[in-house]
Amino acid sequence: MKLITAIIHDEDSKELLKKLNEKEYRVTKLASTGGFLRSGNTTLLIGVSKEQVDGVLELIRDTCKKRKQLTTTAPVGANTSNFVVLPLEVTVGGATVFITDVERFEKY
Ligand code: 2BA
Repeated sequence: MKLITAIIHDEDSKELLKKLNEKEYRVTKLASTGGFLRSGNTTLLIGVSKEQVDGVLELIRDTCKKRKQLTTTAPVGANTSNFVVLPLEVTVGGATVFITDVERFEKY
């Protein structure tokens, strides 16, 4: 068994959950926060058989889009009364996906 951990944009989560449910994949949605932008994103935990991994990845690829997001750099300057904050554009996603082996799976 494999555990797919997918970090995706909040705006893609509704559609991806719909598609996953339609195909009868089991999924858990977690509210998460990106460590760099410190803004909300969505983490999905999807437990599947080895044979199902590619099908799930296809749905993720088809659904999760890359987006440009603006953030700011850390203040640049000698002291806090005289600093400059510069805009910084980063590309987020489509999806960051980890696929791990599950040593044991139990359900009661
Ligand atoms: P964030 O950490 O908020 O990062 C958002 C985007 O900012 C990243 O998009 C990347 O383009 C940029 N970024 C992140 N750290 C940076 C840094 N130290 N310097 C410059 N730019 C940086 P993605 O790479 O698509 O990542 C989207 C979200 O996926 C991340 O949100 C984070 O929540 C998660 N993520 C990405 N890689 C990860 C990893 N190796 N381990 C754990 N979580 C990861």
